Amino acid sequence: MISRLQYITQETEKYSHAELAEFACKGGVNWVQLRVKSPLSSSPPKGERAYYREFEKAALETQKICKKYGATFIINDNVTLAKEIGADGVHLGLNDMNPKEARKILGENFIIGGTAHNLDEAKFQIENKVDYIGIGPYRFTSTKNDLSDILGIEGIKNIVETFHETSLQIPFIAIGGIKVDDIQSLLELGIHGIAVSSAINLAENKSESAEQFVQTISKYHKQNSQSI
Ligand code: TZP
Ligand code: MG
Repeated sequence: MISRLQYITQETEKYSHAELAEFACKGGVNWVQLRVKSPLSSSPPKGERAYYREFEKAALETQKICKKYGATFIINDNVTLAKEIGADGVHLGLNDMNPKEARKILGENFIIGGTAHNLDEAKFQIENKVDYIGIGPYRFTSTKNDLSDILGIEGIKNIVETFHETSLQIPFIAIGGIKVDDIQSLLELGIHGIAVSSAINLAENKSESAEQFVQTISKYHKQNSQSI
């Protein structure tokens, strides 16, 4: 089952990936994506092997937290590491391994998610049999470098509506600068859910922020199922 709220870690000066994952899980998050990107500016440059070891350490710590809270544990980019430690899945961008190749390595039991910034990329991901598509960026965010063109509500609507008219169905997860106040208008587009990083990582009270996301999404679905 693909969660409607996907929390994405980002190491900060104060907290590790695992510590942030724990704040999120305490707030009710049940899906964590470990995203290890550029090292903190205070860290010395690292070789490939040292980077892999650092990624592995963060992955094992974060996986432990996910097991403690029963949350799904997804690793960004790194298919080898996901297989090695037995994560629940991977999230692959367009410059990462092809999802079909990842499927051959990981097998049918792993979740494979892909990124799309436009219609063609969404079709590519569906053809390559991903389990869900992260679609964005919805809004500007400093969490990701080299951000693609901002889609806004209209851009996401356009992609989602095009797919609603075809037989190609897939859970879409909106991403990029999403705040609690955006939930209603995004879910109204008929997307499956949202992915959030900084709105939780940088909040004064991280678990409380996570809880607000969880509750707002659940309230939206309760209201919607009642009105059908
Ligand atoms: N891909 C597009 S935007 C983004 C990623 C990984 C980061 C989303 O993080 P935030 O902090 O919720 O904007
Ligand atoms: Mg990637």
